[in-house]
Amino acid sequence: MRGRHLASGCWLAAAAVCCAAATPAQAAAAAGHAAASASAAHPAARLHTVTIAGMHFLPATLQVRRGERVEWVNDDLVPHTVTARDGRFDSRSIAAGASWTWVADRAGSVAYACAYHPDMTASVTIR
Ligand SMILES: [Cu+2]
Repeated sequence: MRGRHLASGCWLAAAAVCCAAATPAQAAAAAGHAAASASAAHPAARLHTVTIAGMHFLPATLQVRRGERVEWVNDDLVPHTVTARDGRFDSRSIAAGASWTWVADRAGSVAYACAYHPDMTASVTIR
């Protein structure tokens, strides 16, 4: 986990930019990259991990299937939340070093942000 963060630093920075710019093409490209990386590393993965680091959700866009779990791991030094804009989920405060898991229940795309840092935005698409 730690090694992956270090190795993919450049891509993570690009994803963070993408989450702010958020054109459909960029979002699709980032999601595709994330899906390809995940499937290569874990062919049968049912648990997706979003790392919270450097005041960003990484990856900023994620595609999962219904029934799969998404775990947000707070690798930052301050608390964050994972709060859906439509109220569909809300982690409440995730302490530094802690994590929170949510099961993707029904299809759709959910934009979310950190309640403490509104500039921290990302989305998860459930198929
Ligand atoms: Cu935050």
